[in-house]
Amino acid sequence: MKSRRKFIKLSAMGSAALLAKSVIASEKSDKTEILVSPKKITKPIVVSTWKHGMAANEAAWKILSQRGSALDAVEAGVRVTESDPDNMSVGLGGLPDREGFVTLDACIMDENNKCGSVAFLQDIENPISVARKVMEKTQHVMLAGEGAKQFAVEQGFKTTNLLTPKAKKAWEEWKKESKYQPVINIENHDTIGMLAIDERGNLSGACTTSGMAYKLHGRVGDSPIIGAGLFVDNEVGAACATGMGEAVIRIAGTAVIVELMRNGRSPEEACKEAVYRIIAKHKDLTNLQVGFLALNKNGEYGGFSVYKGFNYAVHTNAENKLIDAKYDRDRK
Ligand code: SD4
Repeated sequence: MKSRRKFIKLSAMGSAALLAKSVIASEKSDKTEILVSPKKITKPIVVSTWKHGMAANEAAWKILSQRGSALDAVEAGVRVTESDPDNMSVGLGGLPDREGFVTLDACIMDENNKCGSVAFLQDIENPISVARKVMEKTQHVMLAGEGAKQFAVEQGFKTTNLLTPKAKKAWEEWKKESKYQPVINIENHDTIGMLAIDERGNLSGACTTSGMAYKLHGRVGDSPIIGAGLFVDNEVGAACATGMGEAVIRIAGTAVIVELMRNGRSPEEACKEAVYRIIAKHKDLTNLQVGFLALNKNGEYGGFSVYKGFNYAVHTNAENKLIDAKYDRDRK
């Protein structure tokens, strides 16, 4: 019997405006398969935060260009940044907390809303791959601390000292003054968030960081929190965040952005609205940098930040390029 086809029912008119042109759903048993017209969508595509996203995108592109999955692509992409000892806020070489411990947060999410996450993980170079194992091998979404490390070791991950001599030196310098207030600016918060659409039109995302430099021991930011540092909805789009995680968590940043896109906002408009929500909810915006990056189901992308300085890398069939995000002009 032929499967019954119908236009997907969207919760709001705006969503219909965004998607009706290109998205048709076919009901097969209880599953909804999204079919996207190849003419209307830019794919494959991968976008990621900051300049280090350029190299990460290249690794992701190797997979996407060979018809690999968005999930494999985002994992492989951000692993490049995690393993780069010169990057001082993701994985190996990340700046430690104020006690000198490098503690990592990461999460990953696929086109079926499956997700996995690790928080406050130590001594493991590629937390994103541990997050993927949490997603695939457990009933859970998030593992933290010692338990996350124990799970990683059980899964065959090697332990390694992530505090490089360069990061240790920077921490020792910082200790001389030990300013309790962590300074948030583009030098010390370079989380990588990555979003991709593969050849089949499926979306996935990944986010990984060593978090705010010199944070309190035990602090966990937005990056491993689904709906804060990362959110993916294969019917609509995906978003990731960088910057002061506390502010992102307070507004459920990426979940909000995906809902705004569902209601018809472009990726840039959705990121902008989330940034203005952060601005409205925080009296003191000193050093409060947040950057959002979003990608919709059609392969359109956009970013926005509180202050000038946030940029993101975009790899399409045409090129891999770095784009300066728009920002709140009142704050430059
Ligand atoms: C955090 N959002 O731990 C992360 C830090 C970050 O770019 O994004 N740095 O709050």
